[in-house]
Amino acid sequence: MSVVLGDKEFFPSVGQIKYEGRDSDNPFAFKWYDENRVVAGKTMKEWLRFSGCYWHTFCGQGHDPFGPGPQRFEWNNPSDAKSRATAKMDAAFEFFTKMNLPYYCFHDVDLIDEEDSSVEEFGKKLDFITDYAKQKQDASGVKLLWGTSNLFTNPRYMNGAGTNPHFPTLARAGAQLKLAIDATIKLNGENYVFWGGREGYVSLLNTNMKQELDNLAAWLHTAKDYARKQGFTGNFFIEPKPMEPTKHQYDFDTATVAGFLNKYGLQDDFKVNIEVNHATLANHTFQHELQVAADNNLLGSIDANRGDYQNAWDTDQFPNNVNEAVEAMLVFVEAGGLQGGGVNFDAKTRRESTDMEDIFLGHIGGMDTFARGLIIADEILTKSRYKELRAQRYETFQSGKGKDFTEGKISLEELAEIGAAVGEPEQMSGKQELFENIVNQYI
Ligand code: XLS
Ligand code: NI
Ligand code: NI
Repeated sequence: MSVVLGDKEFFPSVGQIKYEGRDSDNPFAFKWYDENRVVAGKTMKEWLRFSGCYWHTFCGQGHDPFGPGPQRFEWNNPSDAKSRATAKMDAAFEFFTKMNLPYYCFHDVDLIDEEDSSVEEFGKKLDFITDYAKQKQDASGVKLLWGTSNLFTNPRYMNGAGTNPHFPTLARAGAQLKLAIDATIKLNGENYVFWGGREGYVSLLNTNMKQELDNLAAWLHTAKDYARKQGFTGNFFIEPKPMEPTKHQYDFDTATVAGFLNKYGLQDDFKVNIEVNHATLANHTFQHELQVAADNNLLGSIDANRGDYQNAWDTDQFPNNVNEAVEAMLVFVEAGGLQGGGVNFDAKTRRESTDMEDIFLGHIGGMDTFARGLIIADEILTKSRYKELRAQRYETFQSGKGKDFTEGKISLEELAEIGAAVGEPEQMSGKQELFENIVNQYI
């Protein structure tokens, strides 16, 4: 990939980031992510399909509930919306190509300021900026991993979009949804994401949950039918999150989403986009969410970040915990990777990280963490006794009556007879410490 600049270079102090290996002291080099290195039959680039996100990296300036963001972005200087949007896109593609990121993602409103546009005006703005994005994609080879619609920031969506109790508001959201799907298809987006923004409730006293969930299903069916009619063959992803902004989000976690998709006949078109920090907010591990998704044939994509052990909100920090990355990549590799998606950095530098180069450092660290996790997970799976030890715990289900049981061929009467004959079964250690030590050994 070669660096693609616009009229101006926004990050002149940083060149293209290359792999230099773990002995390099260059902070602007990958220590582990070597895109052409083959691990378990595929290159790292093919396994991980890294993606940069527009919202945290080029829009959010570090604001928090106590004050505006201190991060200063030169691409915000132009006074008209179109020039700001093209400057931001120049900066974004400079960044993607300097980072060697094969993909990017956006919300419709990240691309160009919505201001108080009508549906028609916003459609025209999106036409303008997606024409420009097309040129940038062609010039760089960077592709659109997924597009989505921001149906949660504008105050009109305070009660939700697809689950809004007021049909005219739901329809207004539908108009924006259609524009975002059109923009994604125009840019050959490989997937389309639904993160449930304000699809949830704050108080059940004023909420008809069944009506809202029936509407959510109808909303998703409508979107899918429209996109398919336009020739879109990619996946739709639901991104689970248990809370924030609403007290209770309907797409709580992967298991909840799996039940919902099956109930409403959406399971063939929709998969999940699992975000690390959303998993931890649901009191799960990232690894747990990946496993539930993999076992239900739903493992579509990943929003990479991390939470904070002491805070209970979506801090969206860059991933840096190797032990957790290894545990997650064990599931990822055994599942054969992602179905259609990639590893998107839904992560932001800290409010106090105000140098322009800091966003490079965040992504380098995150990419290296995943790369390192991938290498180590593959070694554990191929060199250690990990799989064998895990299989041993279930050995008694591999043949005889145990196998018959799994296959549903044993009645409770027969089970009781076997159980009575067994007497007091022998004690089987779970050996968790041994498994943990194996992980450590390979790190
Ligand atoms: C918010 C979500 C959001 C989605 C895209 O918590 O992670 O950023 O990824 O709408
Ligand atoms: Ni996300
Ligand atoms: Ni999030």
